[in-house]
Amino acid sequence: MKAIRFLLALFPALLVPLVAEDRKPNIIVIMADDLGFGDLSCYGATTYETPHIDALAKEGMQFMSGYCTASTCTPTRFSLLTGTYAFRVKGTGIAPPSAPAVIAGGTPTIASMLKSAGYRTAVIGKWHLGFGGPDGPDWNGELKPGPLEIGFDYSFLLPTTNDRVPQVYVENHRVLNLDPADPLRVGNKKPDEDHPTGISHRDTLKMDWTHGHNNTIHNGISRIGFYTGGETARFRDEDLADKWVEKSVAWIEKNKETPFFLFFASHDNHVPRIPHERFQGVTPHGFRSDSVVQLDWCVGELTKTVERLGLSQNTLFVFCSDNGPVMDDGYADDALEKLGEHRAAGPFRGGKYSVYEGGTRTPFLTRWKGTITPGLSDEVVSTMDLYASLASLTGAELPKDAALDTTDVLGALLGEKNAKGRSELVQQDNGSGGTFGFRSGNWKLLRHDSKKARNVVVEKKLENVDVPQFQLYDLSVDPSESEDLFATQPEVASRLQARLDEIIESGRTRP
Ligand code: NG6
Ligand code: CA
Repeated sequence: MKAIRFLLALFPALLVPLVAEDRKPNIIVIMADDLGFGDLSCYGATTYETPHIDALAKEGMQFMSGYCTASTCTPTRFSLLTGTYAFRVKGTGIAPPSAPAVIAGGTPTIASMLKSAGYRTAVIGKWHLGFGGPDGPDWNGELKPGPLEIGFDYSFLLPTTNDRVPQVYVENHRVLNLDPADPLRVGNKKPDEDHPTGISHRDTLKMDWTHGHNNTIHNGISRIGFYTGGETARFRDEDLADKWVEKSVAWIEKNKETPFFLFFASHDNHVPRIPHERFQGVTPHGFRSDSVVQLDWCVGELTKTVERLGLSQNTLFVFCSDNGPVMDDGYADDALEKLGEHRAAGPFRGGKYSVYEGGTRTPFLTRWKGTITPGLSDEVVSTMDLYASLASLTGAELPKDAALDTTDVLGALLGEKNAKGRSELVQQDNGSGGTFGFRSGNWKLLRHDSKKARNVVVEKKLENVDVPQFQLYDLSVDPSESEDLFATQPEVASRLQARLDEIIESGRTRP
């Protein structure tokens, strides 16, 4: 350090490149919803194109063993933000419409870590991690604790998923455009006998439901949960993606001078899949893939904005998904009927809700022009590892007693030669307990204490099937988990069983 200062005193011109190099990169993490390994043209989809996401892949690192940590939304998002396996923490399963904050105020997160490193931080899009104290959100008052209490400077959100009530935006602590004279009343019971629902008014729906999702109707679609009021605050499903882009572009422009961290949490292609009219019908597979193309458009708008502001060389993009794909997730949108030859989970078995690879092995891309040399990687990386990896990138400290399972895989994320990813990774489903996937090297152990596996592809349909408590696969030769080696490889099996137990019982994997 002293020598550098001495040199600078002698040659002040040296200061310029040094400072420029010293500037921490902006970070944009784009998380897709329910996007499978095979849903992008850069990962093998052939019946439609995703050119903007493909460009990220072409100009950056494309991971073939990139994972989210759970096969549903809330636990993956919990782990991404906190750096801790969700199965360790109660209450991290799929959050209902009026869930309290899943991450308590003051908990160290990737956002608070980056904030401490000098970043401006924002989350825009789907939240699904609850608001408020134990009684849940006060929809007409202050929605806190929420993202602002765990390190985000700004938030503009869909509170849960769009199949759950209410259809309103939450900006920072408030429902946007809420008229106090018309308060929002949200609950899990019919507010009165005459309240129209997906059951009583089924013939009026613009998209029918197939299971659940038959409570309050908004925009011709019935949802999970009931609400009345808040008319001026309600959005149209068709406009969500445009809104995320509009708010993100504005926020990036406002914060372009400081390093910024944007968590762009798309709702595509979660149900109800209602893409904007201009994307309806652009693929042969109905609204499911139309929504993927809409997501691709969003990614293009973000990369173009960064380019226009001259920030491409100084911005790290990470693209990932929160869980694998699903066809019929409660609405009759023809996803299965129009699937054709498209394979949303690529070569993998299972999908959303499952601990087979299709549930968690998902698209994963990093791009940082001028720093990352484009390439393909087989290293195992996970969304939970962004915490430690970005700490390592920005020089921030990791908290001692939090972020318990995140691993620094920065070298692998940046495509550095010989850099290693994870040696092992636990995968979970929604976290009701007793269901785990465990990848160790190229071995994969599955544990289903209930002896039931949810959502496994059987002749294209997702079904629940009976399975033995343990299965073992060799992913290096059998990526689709079709030949169970549990009985023939007893030593490997018991080694992995013991290690999985140890990981669960030890309470943490980060040293
Ligand atoms: C399930 C919903 C499903 C979806 C999922 C959450 C029913 C019958 N099913 O309970 O439609 O909302 O939760 O998806 O209600 S996730 O991607 O946010 O985890
Ligand atoms: Ca999801």
